[in-house]
Amino acid sequence: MTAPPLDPVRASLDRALHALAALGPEPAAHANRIGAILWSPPRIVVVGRLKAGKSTLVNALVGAAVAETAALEATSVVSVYQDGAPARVEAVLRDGARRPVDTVRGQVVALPVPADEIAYLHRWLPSAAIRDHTLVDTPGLATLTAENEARTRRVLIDGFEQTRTASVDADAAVFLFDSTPRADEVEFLRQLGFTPLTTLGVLSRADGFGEGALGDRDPLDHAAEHAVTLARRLRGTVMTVLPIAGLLAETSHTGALTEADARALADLGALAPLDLIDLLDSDGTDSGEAQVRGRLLDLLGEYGMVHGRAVAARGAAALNDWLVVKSGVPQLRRVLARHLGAFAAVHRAGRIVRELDRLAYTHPAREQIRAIVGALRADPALRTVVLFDHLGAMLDADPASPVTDELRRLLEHPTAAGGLGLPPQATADQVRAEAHRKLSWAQAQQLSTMTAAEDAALVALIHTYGLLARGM
Ligand SMILES: Nc1nc2c(ncn2[C@@H]2O[C@H](COP(=O)(O)OP(=O)(O)OP(=O)(O)O)[C@@H](O)[C@H]2O)c(=O)[nH]1
Ligand SMILES: [Mg+2]
Repeated sequence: MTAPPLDPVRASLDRALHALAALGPEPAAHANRIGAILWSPPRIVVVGRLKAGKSTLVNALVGAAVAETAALEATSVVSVYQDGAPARVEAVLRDGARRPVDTVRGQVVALPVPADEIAYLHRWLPSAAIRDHTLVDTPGLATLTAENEARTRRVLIDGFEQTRTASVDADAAVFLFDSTPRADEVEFLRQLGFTPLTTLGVLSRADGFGEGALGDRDPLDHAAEHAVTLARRLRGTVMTVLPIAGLLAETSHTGALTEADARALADLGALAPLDLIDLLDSDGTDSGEAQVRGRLLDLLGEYGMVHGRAVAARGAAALNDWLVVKSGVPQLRRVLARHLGAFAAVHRAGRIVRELDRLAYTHPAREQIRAIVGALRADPALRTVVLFDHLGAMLDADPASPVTDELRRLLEHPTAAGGLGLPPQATADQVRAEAHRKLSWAQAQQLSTMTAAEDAALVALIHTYGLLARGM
């Protein structure tokens, strides 16, 4: 395996950890522990309502049908999917102890202890798709399954406070909903401590959206339009909302489709859509043909069957390509890599700074450690990490403050012009002038801050605007 490239943020954190290790054997042990966080890939947790399609999407992203979607007890525990060989599963118990778990083709057959005693299942499989970030599948949230919710909560929120060994420190979230999310789901997400920059909304089951496969409107187009509306409405919670047809994604990304499937689907091409659905509805499982259609329905859903027949005539590869495009996963992968993954890495870097902060308060060598953290916070390479940390604090303290908006814009836009709210074609002079204007604004704000978080955030903003005003 190749080591991840040493970006400037990691390089600075690595230097700080080396400085910590140089203070003696005991600080060196802390440096090693914190270093393990630095060098493991960020963790992205998939959360959402019961049966929203979380495990199906995880399978698509991992590229193998490993996450159980049938009603097995394994669907009621948190699973962490990490790139690694050999493929294996360990149950991490609530006291941190680990037990091997039996699997068949990657799926869990039976849990070694009752689900209640398990903090999470740690699962390794060799998959390039999860090399850059580890995926965490969670049991569905629903008032009816308070137990599931308690398990997710315990591992993601409470566990953090209790034994650190039995907790999953997630850095970003994919939040799934198949219609408009409920207020309690949004609240749950807020409690997980993610910011809109580390939360991606997914409108799942897009292939069945609205009137479904037989409606006048294409459900995928309809879902795409609804996703735009939801993104606007949920702006305080998610970075954006993407429509995803997880079933089409799972089938096309796990190699489930065969030439025989494509032929069988193409053979149904002559039926009118309504007649096809009637036929599927009336199918028992006795005849061979009905079984073939049943398999196609499991793989493609009604939408895939009705609309995939023409392309199926060109073979399994063409059908697979069509499913990939319709699934929405290519777009999801782009957002994961460029935005969510990037901010997950920023979140992770922030955690390391906070770990060092904590040491700086409690450790006997606190003076030296404080100097190390101080240098780190002032390091230009960590500017994004520091601003992101302030955004998190502001979202807790005063989400409606203009300071929160300023932080978010600076973080969301990689260019100086964009970060200041100027159009991309703004000249260097215009950028400097706007930075000056914002600098004065921030200094004026300082006279009437409402919270300690705002106080601290303004100091960081003034520093950033100062650099931009000097053309840096
Ligand atoms: N048509 C269609 N069916 C889907 C889609 N995604 C998931 N399903 C089906 O919905 C059912 C539940 O999907 P899961 O992926 O197990 O949902 P989950 O959110 O993991 O469920 P829990 O873990 O039990 O909360 C399965 O039968 C899937 O095949 C989709 O995009 N389209
Ligand atoms: Mg599931």
